[in-house]
Amino acid sequence: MPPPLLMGILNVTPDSFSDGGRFRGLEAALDHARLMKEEGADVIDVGGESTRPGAEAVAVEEELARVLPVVERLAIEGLGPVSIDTRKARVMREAAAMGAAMLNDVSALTHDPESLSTAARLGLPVVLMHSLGEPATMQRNPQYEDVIAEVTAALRARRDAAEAAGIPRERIWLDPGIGFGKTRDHNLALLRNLGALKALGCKVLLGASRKRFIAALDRDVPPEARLGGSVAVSIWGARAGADMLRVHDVGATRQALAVWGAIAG
Ligand code: HH2
Repeated sequence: MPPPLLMGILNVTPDSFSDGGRFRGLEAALDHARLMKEEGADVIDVGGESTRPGAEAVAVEEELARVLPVVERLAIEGLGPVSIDTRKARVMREAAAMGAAMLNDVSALTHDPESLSTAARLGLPVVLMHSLGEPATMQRNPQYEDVIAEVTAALRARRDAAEAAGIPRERIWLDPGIGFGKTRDHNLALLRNLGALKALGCKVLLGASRKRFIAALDRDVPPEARLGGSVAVSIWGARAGADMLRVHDVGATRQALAVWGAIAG
């Protein structure tokens, strides 16, 4: 089994949960992307709207102003492929025109009524992530009867909708949406059962880097002190067959995967 690809996170937002405000200036964002590429990132995921629990939605003009200059420069400087993390069809379109090569939608192409047809027309690979509700309210007491069955069924339905809209299965990535309307135990159950997602026949992306459930297992440490837990999830995800890992700490993740892979043979 080949090691998973690494998607390096580049948040150009003032309020992301772990790195909000750090990479807002264009040059700071480019420097961080360069570092992640050197460390072995296969894809750079640019996001201009925080979707952390409780985050406020961002107007489309503001989101475009944040992401387009970054996407453009990354593409020009050969720092891609670039993925655009957005829930809005217009941002998908304009980012693609600037050189984005992948779409990443935490609403699985449901937030914007135009996004399904836009994604089909653009012909790019697209990540469909599961979320229970909107970021503003999703962590208010999320409940499932059977989290594995429900997340799998929801993603199966979005995969089918994407295919019906003309997006071939080879271009569809599925993501369980760790932390998006899930308690610690929901997240752990989904990680334990990643195979159920793999069975849907699409590539699987896993994004658990620095997320809150890690702190829930270790003294409530802040996001920048969650590297150990993040790496542990990455190794677990690799073993379970994840095809790509969305991470903040590309170098440490790459190293851990290399050592684990060498031992596993
Ligand atoms: N998580 C976040 C954002 N986008 N996309 C996918 N496909 N999977 C994820 O798990 C995922 C995602 C949230 O993390 P982050 O970007 O670090 O923070 P914020 O949303 O606060 O910008």
